[in-house]
Amino acid sequence: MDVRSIEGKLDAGESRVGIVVARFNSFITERLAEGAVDCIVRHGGAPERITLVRVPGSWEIPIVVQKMAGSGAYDGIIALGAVIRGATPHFDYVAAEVSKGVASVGLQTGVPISFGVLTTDSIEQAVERAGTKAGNKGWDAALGLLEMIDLLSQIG
Ligand code: INI
Repeated sequence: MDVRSIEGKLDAGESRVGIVVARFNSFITERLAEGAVDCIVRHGGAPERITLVRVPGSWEIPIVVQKMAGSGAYDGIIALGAVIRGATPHFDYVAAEVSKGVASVGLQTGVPISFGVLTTDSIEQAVERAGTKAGNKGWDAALGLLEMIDLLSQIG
């Protein structure tokens, strides 16, 4: 049976992508940002169409994503950070708020936003996801974003 199937293409084309990256744990997050930029450029994106905004920590990501999404200047936005569990409950507050905040901006604005904020129990787990043995979650977040930008544009 033939059905009408829609899937996003992995082609950055003319897409204008915003990247919001937390400086907290920057030795991890800068690797995520490098991975995200590399993914977009390898999929045909132009570096001059990528805007990278740095914020103090993951807590500050949602308000900046919200402003960028509302500006109409971006086809999609990638949120990047590293929340690493420590001895205090700070981890739970920051991890919960950044994930809820970013999800809610995507639903409110209809602008695709991908979530590349690591939430790990240890620095080792974060390192593994920032360009070592578990890949680069910034790269993965960018790939998911490219697919969603194209998919949402097809749905209209
Ligand atoms: N910010 C992070 O991005 N990752 C963390 O692991 C983290 N911890 O654990 O404290 C963190 N805290 C800072 C927070 O994001 C804000 O920048 C800060 O609270 C000021 O508002």
